[in-house]
This record gives sequence, C-alpha cells and structure tokens, in this order.
Amino acid sequence: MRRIFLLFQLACLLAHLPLSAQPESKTEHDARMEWWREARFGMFIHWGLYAIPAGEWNGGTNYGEWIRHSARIPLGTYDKFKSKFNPVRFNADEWVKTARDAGMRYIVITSKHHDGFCMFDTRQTSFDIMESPFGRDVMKELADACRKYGLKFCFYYSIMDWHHPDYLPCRDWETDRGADSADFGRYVEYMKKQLEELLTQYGDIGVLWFDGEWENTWNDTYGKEIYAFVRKLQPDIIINNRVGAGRLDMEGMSDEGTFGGDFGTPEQQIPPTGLLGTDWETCMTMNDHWGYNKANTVYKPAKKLIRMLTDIASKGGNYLLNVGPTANGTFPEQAVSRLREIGRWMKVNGESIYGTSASPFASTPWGRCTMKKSGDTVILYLDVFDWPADGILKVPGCLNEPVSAVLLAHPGKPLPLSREDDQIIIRVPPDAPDQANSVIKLTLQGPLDLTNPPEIVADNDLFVDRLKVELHSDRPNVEIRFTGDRTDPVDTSFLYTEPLEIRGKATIKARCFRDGKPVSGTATRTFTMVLPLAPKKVENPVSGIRYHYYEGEWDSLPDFDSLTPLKWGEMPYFSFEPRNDQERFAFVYTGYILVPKRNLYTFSTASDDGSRLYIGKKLVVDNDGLHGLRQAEGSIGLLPGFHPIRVEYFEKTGSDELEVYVKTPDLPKQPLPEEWLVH
Ligand code: FHN
Repeated sequence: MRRIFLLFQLACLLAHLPLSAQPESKTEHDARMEWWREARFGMFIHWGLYAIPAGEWNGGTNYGEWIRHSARIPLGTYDKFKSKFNPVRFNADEWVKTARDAGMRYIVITSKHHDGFCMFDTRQTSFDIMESPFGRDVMKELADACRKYGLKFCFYYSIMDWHHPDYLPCRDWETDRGADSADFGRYVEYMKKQLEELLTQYGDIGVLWFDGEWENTWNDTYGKEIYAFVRKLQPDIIINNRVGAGRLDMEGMSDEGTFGGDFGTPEQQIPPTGLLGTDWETCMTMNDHWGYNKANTVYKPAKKLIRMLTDIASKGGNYLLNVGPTANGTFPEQAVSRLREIGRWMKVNGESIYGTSASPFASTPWGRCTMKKSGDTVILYLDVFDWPADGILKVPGCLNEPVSAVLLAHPGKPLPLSREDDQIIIRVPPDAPDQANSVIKLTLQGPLDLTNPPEIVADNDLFVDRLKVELHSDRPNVEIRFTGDRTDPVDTSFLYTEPLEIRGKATIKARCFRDGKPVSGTATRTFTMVLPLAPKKVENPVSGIRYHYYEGEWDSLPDFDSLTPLKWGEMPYFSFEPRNDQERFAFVYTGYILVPKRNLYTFSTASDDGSRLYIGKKLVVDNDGLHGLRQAEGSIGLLPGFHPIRVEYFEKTGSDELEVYVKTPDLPKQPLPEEWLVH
C-alpha cells in the first residue's frame, strides 16, 4: 500500500514540476515534431514598417528590414512610419491561400523584427500596429485564416530590439540615446509579457521562430529560461535554435554543448550533406531581401526554387521560403508567380516531399532522392533533374527487388524495370515530363539493401597510445570483413565481431559480405599515432594569461610582430574587456596551459571574426578569416605539464565573439578550464 502511495505522490510531484524539469522522452519529442517533419515546406513572411521605405533611403536603394540601422535613421524619424502604415489591400485569406496553393504547410511571420515594431496587438508598448492608421491585428486575421485553410500559424520574434529603451547594446551610431538607465533584465521581462500575449491571444502556435540572438547580452541561460517559459504556455509548440546563443553563423546549427532548441536554422544556404538525426530548416529569400525592396526585382527562377526544395528534402530538412509583402499589404508579383509555379509542381509531386526522409544514397548523379518506408515496403522518389537521353535511368547500388516504377506525372503508366548487377534499370520516356524535376516513384521490397560500405567509427584520426575503432552497417544479414594492411577485404579477411583497439598507425579497410560474396563498396580510414609533446619548465607560474591589444582594419589575422600593441597586461581568461571600441581590434593571448595527463587534446575556437590557436610552435586551430561565428578545431598529443599556448583574434565590424574549447577521448568538449591557464 505504501509503495502505491509513494508512486501517487511522485506522479503529483511530476505533474507540478516546471516543464523544463520533466525531461521529454524521444517518443514525446518525435510526436511534437511530427507535423513539422511531415510538412517540409513553409512560408516565411517579413512584414513591418520597413515595407514603407521599401528599401530606399537618402538615395540608397539596397536596404531591407535592417533599414533603420543600415541607413542610420534616428528613432524619432523611423517612428513616424507608424503613422503611415495602412496596408489597405491586406487580405489574410488571400495570403494563406497563396501559401496553401504553393504546397506550403505552415507560415512563419514577423510578429516583431529588430526594429521593435509590433505587428500584433500588444499592451506592452504603443509601438504597434493597433496604433497605426490600419488599426487591425493582422496576426489575428492570419491566425484565423490559417485555421480555416489548414496551415500551421507560427511567429517569428526578434530578441534584438532597436526600439526598446532597456535593450542592450544600443546601435553604436546612436550616441544620442543614453543607455545608462537601460536594464536588460527588465527587457527580458518585456519579452516574456509579449510572448505570453502571442501564445495566449492567437490560438495554437506551431513554431516560435526566434532571431536576433547573436549580441553579447543574450546567452544560453536566457535561452533555456525563455524556451521553458514558451513551452509551459504551449507545451506542443516547436522552438528553433536561435532561442539559444550557440548558433554557428549562417550554417545555422548550434555549436556542440550549447542550447539548440528543437531545430537548426541554416540561412540562405543548404547544408552540403544531410545532417543525420538532426532537425533543421533552411530559410531563404526569393530575391536578395527579407523585407520588401522595390528595386530588387530579380527573383530566383521557380525551377531553381523547386530544385532547392527537393535538395533540402533529400537531406532531411525543411524549406522556409520568404515573401516580403509591400506596404499596401500585397505579395510582390514576382513572388506570386513563382509560388504559383511551385504549386503546380507540388500538386503533382508533393508526395515526394511531404513526410519523406533523407536519401539513403551517398550520391545520385541524375538528381536527388527522398524516401518513405511503410512496413516492409520502401518507396524511393527519384528526383530526375538531368533526364537520360538514352531513356535509361540507373539506380546504383540497390539490391532490393523492385516492385514497380511510375512517373508521378503519369501514375497510370508503369515503367519497365530490369537489373544489371547491383543496379536497377528503369526505362523512361524520351521526354522529361517536368523541366525542373521529374519524379519517379520506385517501390521496393524492403528492408532497404543498398551497397553502402560499412561505417568506420572512431573519435579521431589521431591518437596517442590506443584508439577504439568500431565498424557498423545497418544492412540486413551481412557480415563485415576488414583488413589493417591496406589490402581490400575478401571473404576470408578478418570477421568483425567487436570493437578494435589499434596501437599504431593503421589503415582500416572494411566491406560487407553476404553468403561469402561482397555486397558493398570498401570503406577506408587511416589512423595515425602522434608522439605527445614534452612539457616546458615554468618557474613560479601565476594563474591567468598575458594579453596584447591592437587596433586596425584587417580582413584576416595580421602579422602581429610588425604591429605595436596599444595595451598589454594580464587577465584571468580570454576577454575583450580592455578594448576601446567594439570594432577593428585584435588581441594576442599568451601563456601556458597545465594539462593533467598524457593524451590527445582537441582544441577548438568559435569566433567572429578570425582566430588561431597555437600550442608551442604548432598551429593547432586555424579559424582565420572574415566570418560570422564559426568553429574550427585541431588536435595535438601532449604529455602532462605546462605547454605554451597562444591565441590570436581579430574583429573587423559587426558581432564579435571568441570561445576556446578543449576535449579529449575521456573529457567532453568544454570551455578551456580557467584553472589550466598560467603565465
Ligand atoms: O537579421 C535577420 C534578418 O533580418 C532576417 O530576419 C533573417 C531571417 O532569418 N534573420 C536575421 C539574419 O540572420
């Protein structure tokens, strides 16, 4: 009886724990992500006061939603746009039907962009749409229209706010705006009140798409707090990784060990390969601006947009394609025409996008591939960009029994199938049914059996004394055979049954066999044992590092020996504190690190802009260049004791950041411990 009572108590306790304290199971997470993974395709809408100048200011015509900052428009001048905002041709049903007819399943719209203007009815500020001549809550109208036409309604919300008096940092050119009374903590409370409005006034929200998280006042602690706050208001909502502070620039994924929300957000780019086991969404403009720019009339052709949608789906991602509406509330005609053409393609081929998973092939020379599995059947959607002139389409490295093949454009006409060794041969008509992407639905008798080689899994290609190596294949009834002498595996080579431990330079080759015959290609990976560096003798070590501070304009790390430092001294850890300005500066940090044991040490920097890390004379991390927050790593063997460390960093303009990390085979990646640093 007592045990039942205790279980009852535990259940009550759990029921009242804040969301963040109840770890979400994989099943629960998958259920929450299900509609989003199924959707694959959404519309991004950047709409606000910036649509009024439409990209033009003082003769400049290349502005967008950043116009207030980029054109240095004083607050008072910009605020006047509020009294001019009157999008009389706005029609929520029209917008939502345009998105639906393009095959889009969700809409993410700017509730508040960096300029701080609120496109929704908020009681927290008068800088909102209700105080404009339009005086209507367009978010309410869009939320209703999305429910009517079956799309998920989602909000974009900018953490960075150039209007709110408590937001920090101010724009560096706004020297007239005193920031002394600014209180960032109070600004976060303002954010929470607005998020509560957004999450209680507009019904179920699909995604909260945060942005503007890169300035140094925001951090993962705030990110986790806001994530939990939002999920408590709407437990089923999905939140992107820009709620945290670890996004690696426009590649869009969060750095290892940082708070990544529910999905990564590559921007204006598509990852080169799939990101297995990771949810991600590429957001992209059709022209060159997120917000409406009347001069920017060059839009990506529909064919390119369709192929991008396919490329993204073939890598297991979502595509959030942007529209920047005009000040009168309409979509630019160039956008509408492209959405219409995409819609025509999606009407015929949408099943090759919705609910699919990434291609199982390493490459498909004729185009892309997406996949669906149901029971013992595997469906491959072959996206043919380059139509075979000889009428023969070859599906490489697939040992499955093909059941059928049809063009989605002509589902009633089966295509002839045959096999040549490990290739399935499909005979196709002389003309491609679609110039952008002709999709063939190939149904196979599962489980999937491709001739992909085994995976050779190890922490690093380098090691100090010994290294664990595992060989893996998810293919049905195969055995993995391997060699360590650079020869190709044969049916009498070593049989892989358990992890290998290597203790010297080795090249592992691995291949799958079935009934004594090779049924895959050969995977190869070389591992090198490194001699650990001997430590240096350090008399009277003092904690902390030395720094030298420089100013100048560089596009890459300068030759510091040729420069004169403006300041120098000691500090407990890597910091920009002594800098005079937020731009055009550099630091060189020097000292020693006291490493605890003989091991392989993998150092990394995440920096905006460039950085390098040396141990002794060896350049271990080269992360130089003009770039947003980007990470690079390198490894070196070290014996226990003091080793000289030098970190070089430069910032040109914009955001600035430098993080230094270390990991070893038995130490997870973490910021370089402060206690390791001496000089
Ligand atoms: O600064 C914003 C930009 O205006 C736009 O909203 C994009 C869309 O993802 N996000 C930021 C740039 O990364």
